[in-house]
Amino acid sequence: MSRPHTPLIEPDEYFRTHAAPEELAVNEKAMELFVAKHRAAGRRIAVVTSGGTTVPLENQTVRFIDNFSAGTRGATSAEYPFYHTYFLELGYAVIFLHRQFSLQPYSRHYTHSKNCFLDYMGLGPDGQLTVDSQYSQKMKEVLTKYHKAKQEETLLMISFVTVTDYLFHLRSAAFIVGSMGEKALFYLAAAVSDFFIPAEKMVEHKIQSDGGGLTLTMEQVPKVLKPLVTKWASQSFIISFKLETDPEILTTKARRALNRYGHKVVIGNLLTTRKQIVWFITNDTEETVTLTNEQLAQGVEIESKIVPNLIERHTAFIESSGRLLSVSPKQTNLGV
Ligand code: PAZ
Repeated sequence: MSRPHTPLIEPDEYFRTHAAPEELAVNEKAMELFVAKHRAAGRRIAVVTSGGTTVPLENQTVRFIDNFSAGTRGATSAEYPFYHTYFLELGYAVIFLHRQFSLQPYSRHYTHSKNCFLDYMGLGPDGQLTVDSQYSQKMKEVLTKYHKAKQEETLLMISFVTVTDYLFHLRSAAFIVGSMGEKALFYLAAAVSDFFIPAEKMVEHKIQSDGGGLTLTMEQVPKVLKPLVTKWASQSFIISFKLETDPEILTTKARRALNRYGHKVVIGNLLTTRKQIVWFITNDTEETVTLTNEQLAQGVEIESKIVPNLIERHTAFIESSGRLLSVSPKQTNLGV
């Protein structure tokens, strides 16, 4: 593998030179209405990103590069703010910015699963649809939570496919939800491609196979975490994830991201153990969250520990922002 040196495209230039996805305006409107409704209800808003992005090789795309992410982390996490009474009282509404056809909150229990949901059902003697009794309790619980989220309209689903779709939607979500200030939380669990082919360098038509092998030159995807943290949603609580395969570099890379972008928390995880262990890295702390083998076997999900931990941190962040604002400008040098 050769690594040609290509200059890093700045986010502003990227957005200037790439066409916004067609559905962006409609999705922006939906996000604006969602934020207005939940702001009025006094809720906090979490933007949860989930799943992988594709990198097209042709403008009229036949082939693309993808990654492993199924969206388990994001879909599972998006459910947890509704799981526990005290979170409901805290009241989060969630914008679930996810890869099309990846796992989704609630339905994830019955899709992409080794046990197809059709195996949970049967037909009674009178031809009526039945649910196998061993699955019905769990199905009822999931259905109740799903109905509640639908009824209260606390879950907005927005999908993306390509890395360009993702970047435009993230920027819009940041502008719109960032207007909630410290009451907004960004949970960036999507596995976003690091490399892409810029629009003007992409061929229009299907790459032909009669010309021999294929060598691709890809450029680095712009690092949008910087403007997200410093400009688009600078008052909000931002958490990014860092995935590695080499345990030797994980926490160093996570800490580097924190220093480089200046947000609140980086959650580090390794490809092979991501469902059992994660590392919370902040400016001055490092905490490991683990599940035992028994917990894993019982079906405990690590997100049930990640989300409450983050909500506590978010609450402390909101409280400390309130304290900061109630101190006079002279004392804080904020000049406001
Ligand atoms: O989607 P999934 O549950 O299979 O995987 C989750 C994850 C590993 C993509 C996520 O935890 C993560 O680390 N996202 C950020 C990846 C990165 O950009 O480093």
